[in-house]
Amino acid sequence: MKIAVLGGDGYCGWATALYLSKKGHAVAIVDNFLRRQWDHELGAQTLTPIRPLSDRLRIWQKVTGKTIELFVGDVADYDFLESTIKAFEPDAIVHFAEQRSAPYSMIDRKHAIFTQVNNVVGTMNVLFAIRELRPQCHLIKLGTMGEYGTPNIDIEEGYITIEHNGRKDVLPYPKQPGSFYHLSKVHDSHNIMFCCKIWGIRATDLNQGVVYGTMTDEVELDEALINRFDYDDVFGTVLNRFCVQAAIGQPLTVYGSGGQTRGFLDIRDTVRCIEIACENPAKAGECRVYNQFTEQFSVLELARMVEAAGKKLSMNVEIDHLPDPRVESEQHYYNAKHSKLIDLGLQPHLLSDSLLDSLVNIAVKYRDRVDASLMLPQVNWREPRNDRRLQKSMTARATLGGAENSDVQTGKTKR
Ligand code: NAD
Ligand code: USQ
Repeated sequence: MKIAVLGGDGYCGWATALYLSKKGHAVAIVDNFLRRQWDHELGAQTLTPIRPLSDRLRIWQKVTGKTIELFVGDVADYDFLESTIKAFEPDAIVHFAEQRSAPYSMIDRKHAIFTQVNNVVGTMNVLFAIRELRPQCHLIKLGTMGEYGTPNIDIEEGYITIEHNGRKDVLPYPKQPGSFYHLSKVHDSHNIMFCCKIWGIRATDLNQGVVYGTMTDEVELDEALINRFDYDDVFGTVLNRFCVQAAIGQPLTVYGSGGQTRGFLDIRDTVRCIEIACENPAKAGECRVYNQFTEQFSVLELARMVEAAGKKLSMNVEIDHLPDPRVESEQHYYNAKHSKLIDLGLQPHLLSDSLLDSLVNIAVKYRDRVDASLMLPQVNWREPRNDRRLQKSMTARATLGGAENSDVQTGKTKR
């Protein structure tokens, strides 16, 4: 198949592009490198030393003999997207190209609006491009488990049967997102569902849980192919952060009591789920929703697992409970269904002790690159724009002549 991976320079996108290319698909990456710019804006960098995309692609070709096409540009710019889709003619579009950090979207008004414009406009452009240029193309869109929030009933895969006043219907599952980022995903889901209905587009909305790990068979082929591993307070996800904190001997930053329960999956399962979705396309007019995670854990359970893994490696791991900077339930019921991808053939990599040891070991391997000042949370849901580090790093950039760039990063792009 011809598969366009939008956001293919990012964490999930890079692993997916290589995996699909290795499997023999013709792959194109579409990206505008915003993610690398956000690192500059925040004064953060990935734990692992990632190479420029052009180097990565050259080395991929050298190691495997396979070429991945590259289109550099903004998915939220329709002229660019239109010319890309015309040139590549994809059978499937895997859409990862969004601002994906909840804390980033909660920094202040500018970052909230940037997140929603980037994500919602980008997805609407993809929908219009499919309708106008490739009506049979299958859209595989990354949503998030966070669209559902944490209701006091079981979470279904996208839809729920409701009986009300003696009548019954199958309706979209209620959404209770917890950040402007998560809200952007809900808006996307509604737009996708609507376009499937009115234009007969085929779409799979993958409500993914929190992804952990960095190694896949493909990135392991050469150190220059290494994937990103974010651990900072804005883009770092919880298990990656705990592993890095253990590796540098800092207490694990559990927010609140740590009873927040989420779905999790290994990056190797992310890439396989995308392959499964590509191989089993939705029907014309169908908007499928799959919950893409393999296990659920509370934050405190994860911290205790990392503490135990650290002990085995003779590390002294402490757990701290910080005031929760987010507005979220710290204790709640959570039981989310996730059988549809397994029914289609997913064989999960579960979070075993050995896997956890290897995650901590990666953090140990690169610990000299860790900036310990990125551990404490600085974005607070209740008090937008109280982030001194962000202000400092942005001022520093402006002083260095990066003022226009810092506007580009936060949404004042030419749209
Ligand atoms: P990432 O930030 O590492 O990668 C996103 C990529 O998209 C980056 O390379 C960025 O430059 C690119 N991008 C963003 N906006 C763009 C635009 N307008 N035009 C072109 N390129 C653009 O994020 P990720 O962790 O790989 O996540 C990918 C997708 O999966 C996101 O949609 C995210 O919401 C979803 N997701 C991620 C996780 C996770 O734990 N990482 C969990 C659930 C869902
Ligand atoms: N948390 C801590 N300590 C930390 C970091 C996080 O206790 O140091 C807690 C958070 O308060 C939250 C949970 O861990 O309750 C998960 O936070 P996270 O930052 O790992 O994940 P989240 O903000 O939910 O976002 C990530 C990705 C996002 C994706 C989402 C899937 O960044 O793109 O959509 O996971 S889900 O959580 O299912 O919505």
